[in-house]
Amino acid sequence: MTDAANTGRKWPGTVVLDRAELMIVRLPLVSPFETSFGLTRVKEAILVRIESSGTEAYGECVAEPSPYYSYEYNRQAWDVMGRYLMPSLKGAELRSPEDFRTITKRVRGHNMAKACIEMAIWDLFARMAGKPLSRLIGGRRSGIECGISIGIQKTPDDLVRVISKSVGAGYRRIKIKIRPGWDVGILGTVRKAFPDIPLQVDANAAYTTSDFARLRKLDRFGLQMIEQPLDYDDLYGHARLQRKLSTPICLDESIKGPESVRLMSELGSGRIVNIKAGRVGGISASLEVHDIAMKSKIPVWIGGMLETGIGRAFNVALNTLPNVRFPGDTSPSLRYFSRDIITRPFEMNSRGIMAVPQGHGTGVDVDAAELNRRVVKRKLLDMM
Ligand code: OSB
Ligand code: MG
Repeated sequence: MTDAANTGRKWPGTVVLDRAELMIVRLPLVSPFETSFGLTRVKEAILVRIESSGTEAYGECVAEPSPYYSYEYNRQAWDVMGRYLMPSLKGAELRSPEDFRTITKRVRGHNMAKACIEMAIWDLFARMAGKPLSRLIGGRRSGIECGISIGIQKTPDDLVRVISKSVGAGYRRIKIKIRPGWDVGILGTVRKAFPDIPLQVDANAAYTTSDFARLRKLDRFGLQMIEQPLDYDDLYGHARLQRKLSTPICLDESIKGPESVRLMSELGSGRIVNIKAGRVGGISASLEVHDIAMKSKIPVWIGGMLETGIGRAFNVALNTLPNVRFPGDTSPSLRYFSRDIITRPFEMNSRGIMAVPQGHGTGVDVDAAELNRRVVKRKLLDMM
């Protein structure tokens, strides 16, 4: 069995950052994305660009413009990165990407802001080592299975149409967003139209412990899992609910790091984990979550936050890990943006497989002209 968090990686020498820059990009989504917590029409993301001895690397922050999915949001993440995280790296001699966590330990929380920089550092080290990131973290696959996360639609007919298109395109599983009132009824409609497709739902914490009777009705739809029905911190509530459901519960928002998986496993709060590097604080933390879940016999899959090609590339790398047992929310670039900000957008073949880039680091190259067209704010950081 591999231990992704500790594969005895050796890094060449130490790395000092020469230059760094923060940016905010805005990319219109090809179709609006609605969840139980809000509607997104434009993807707004903070990017960090770092440079060392002529090698350049990027990270992407998954925070949103408003604190509706997470307490972290863009203006605040920008502030934390520019004022606290990046200055702590000034002159630091990094021996490995793991050093980032030691150096920034003093900053409490702010996993999304931390992850953005940590991922850029992983990319930088992997590029300097001349190896694909997926291999360095212990990934084995050269292709990954794509799922699609479908937002709440205007009508059940619209939803059936979107699912039909997605199944036709080759996606290997369909996930639909639910909330009270857009759940039992629409699942009946969906299952009537598609009796056998691999199907799961995501509530984004829209239910409470008084909704158990309603949630039990979801058991009849043969779902692969129900993602995050209850509140973020309610591991106990999820454990009570899981005892009443035959459908596995998958935790997303509740998983803040390895300790959440331990608690979940101990309490029986669910049977599957969604890993988002941004939510747990980066690649190193994702590898720990992956390994602890594997030891606890909890399968994982890789979530998404509508990332541009830069952030998506890290999700693709994580998808290659051995305990990833389900297709994730890593869909091709065109599902989100008519034009991505990388030179070779992520594509999926007709069987729902996406090729893992084999170049150095994340293996993606930024399309500088397209990036510039999308940048709405920029700040050069003083690293010397
Ligand atoms: O809960 O998985 C989620 C998007 C934004 C915030 C939370 C979630 C999502 C998605 C989209 O489901 C997944 C994707 O396609 O990137
Ligand atoms: Mg989710």
